[in-house]
Amino acid sequence: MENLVEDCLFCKIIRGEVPSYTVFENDDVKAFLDISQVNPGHTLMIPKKHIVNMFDYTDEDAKRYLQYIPEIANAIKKAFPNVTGMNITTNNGKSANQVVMHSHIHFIPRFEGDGVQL
Ligand code: DGP
Repeated sequence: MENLVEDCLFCKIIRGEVPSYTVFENDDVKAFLDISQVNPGHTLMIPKKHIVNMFDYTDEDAKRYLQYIPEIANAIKKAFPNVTGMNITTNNGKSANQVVMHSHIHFIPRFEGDGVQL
């Protein structure tokens, strides 16, 4: 854990000060269920370093933190056998609907005919 920020919600989740349902965790990242489930299994992955969004990623950050995307996507898919697709997205900046200013990637499982409009 590097550079965590006192009043950042997701830094608090990393420190265990705000409860979350963990899906995946290692020294680099934590993945947990989104409080507003767009679909069952909707997960957020965050780096264990306070980075506001991808505009601030160094090349090293990108290699270090983004390498886990396929593993997490497949873990969610395995947990929900009916998953037929997945939206993997990130909102960068207020105008792109970023609300929590600690970088996070959304994993939104998709099910045949779920009717979700993103
Ligand atoms: P974004 O708009 O990309 O910044 O999405 C922020 C997401 O964070 C949103 O989908 C809801 C989620 N979220 C906000 N507060 C909490 C929380 O306290 N716990 C969890 N698990 N998720 C949260």
